[in-house]
Amino acid sequence: MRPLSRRRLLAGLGLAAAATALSACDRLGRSPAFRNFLASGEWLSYRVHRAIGRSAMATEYPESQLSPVFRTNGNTRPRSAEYLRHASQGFADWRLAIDGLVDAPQSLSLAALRAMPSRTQITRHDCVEGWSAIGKWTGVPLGALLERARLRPEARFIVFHCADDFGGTPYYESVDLVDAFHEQTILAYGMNGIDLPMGHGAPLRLRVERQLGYKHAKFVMRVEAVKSLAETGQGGGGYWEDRGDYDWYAGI
Ligand SMILES: Nc1nc2c(c(=O)[nH]1)N[C@H]1C(S)=C(S)[C@@H](COP(=O)(O)O)O[C@H]1N2
Ligand SMILES: [Mo]
Repeated sequence: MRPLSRRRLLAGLGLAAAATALSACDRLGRSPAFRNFLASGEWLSYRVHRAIGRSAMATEYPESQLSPVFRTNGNTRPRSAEYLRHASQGFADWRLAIDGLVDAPQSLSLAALRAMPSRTQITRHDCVEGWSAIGKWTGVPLGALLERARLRPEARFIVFHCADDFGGTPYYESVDLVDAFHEQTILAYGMNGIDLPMGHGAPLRLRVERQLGYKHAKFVMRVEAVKSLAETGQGGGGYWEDRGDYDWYAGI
């Protein structure tokens, strides 16, 4: 079954659970702006996931299950001169910015990221276009980075700004704090035991394992903490959300 149809089925089956969950208190859910922002079906699957365990772990696989070929998708080589200069220098002078609603903005080299506690996970990537692949990812838990930057209490979403663009518009994505602090949400600098290849998002890409492929921002340059998604792009929370009919919450 394709991920989206499986998710819609889950949303259907989850009606009873959702009804119970809807009575539960939740600050995000009480915000009319946020409710309007989500289409009703998407809202339902979001609530069902919260009710039946959004913090549950995505399946992790043994090495023997690694896909022999993990295809690339979307942009595979950002064309910005600055990015290409960094790439040609092995990203030695490249820095990840963490800013927005944080008390201690960060500017971190790849070496600094590699020096932080890391997590390695073998997971399945599901693209909305209908293909999947199992890969091994190594990186820094996003939660640890947000703690280091001292996320402010008013922050609600984390936005990822990327080095690549489509027709001049840089790719961007966002997650809420449940996913940002999920144990398997990492900014990965390694894939299948080697440095993250350019096609897969070098030097750093998001892995947000409970969601579909387009949420996994590649070529991440900047992590921004925001109160609302209204100021980002067209307000939909991501490049494809703003252009197509892709859901902001792409839980699987
Ligand atoms: N910056 C950026 N991130 C991106 C994309 C992109 O085009 N640009 N494509 C998305 C889509 S649709 C998928 S399926 C995955 C593909 O990741 P891969 O190239 O490692 O297979 O990256 C996602 N993240
Ligand atoms: Mo995708």
